[in-house]
Amino acid sequence: MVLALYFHPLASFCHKVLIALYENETPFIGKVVDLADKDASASFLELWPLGKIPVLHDDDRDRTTPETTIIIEYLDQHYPGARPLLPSEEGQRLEARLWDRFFDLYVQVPVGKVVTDRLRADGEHDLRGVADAMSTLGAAYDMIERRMADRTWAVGERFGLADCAAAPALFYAGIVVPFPKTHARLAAYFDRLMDRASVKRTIAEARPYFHLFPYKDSIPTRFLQDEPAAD
Ligand SMILES: N[C@@H](CCC(=O)N[C@@H](CS)C(=O)NCC(=O)O)C(=O)O
Repeated sequence: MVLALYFHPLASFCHKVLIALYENETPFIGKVVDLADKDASASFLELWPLGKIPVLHDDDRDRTTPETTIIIEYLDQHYPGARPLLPSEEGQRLEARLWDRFFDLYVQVPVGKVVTDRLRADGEHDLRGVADAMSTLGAAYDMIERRMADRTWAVGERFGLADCAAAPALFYAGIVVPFPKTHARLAAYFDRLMDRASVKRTIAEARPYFHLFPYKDSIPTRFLQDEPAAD
């Protein structure tokens, strides 16, 4: 089996798939794509002309899979590990997909809008778009706060697909719009997510690239270095 993941260590959607891979210790070769470098990313664009990362290529099946949710379902089907990331029961599977979409579309996408707007040149800012994104993010925080009233993970009893989506989305969202003082259950869920070995590893690998993140000065100090090893 040779799985290749085209990704960037700082990119939040890539974190979602890295977490899934690390949860099951699935072997893969990482191919870093620098979308800012037109020449270097030309061969990647042949693979997936939309230019969105991550993308998974499976040599054994000669199959290229874009889109994080589909990649995780593909891994679950073809390279299952000790920790299935999708529930087997159909109703729960739908719920897993729903909350996966929720974290992608209503947390990750709006926070991406706010962050990328900061990188725009003067005169190119989209004030209305950013205000709408902030409003979506606020509504999403309130929904997560209600959702996490009586549960450990987003869906079912086990860490799964929706939690893979939630971890990076909330990591970046929490830097831009902190939630611990306003949303206690969301904050507790976030702490559980950040405690997963798969998530810690993903953040540690992103750390050398934090200086590229426009909100770098707001990253909580606990994420700036590895935890001291236990005695
Ligand atoms: N819906 C896609 C979103 C992927 C996505 O937007 N990736 C970002 C990186 S976090 C990207 O490629 N951005 C580059 C761009 O939009 O040009 C997925 O789930 O894979």
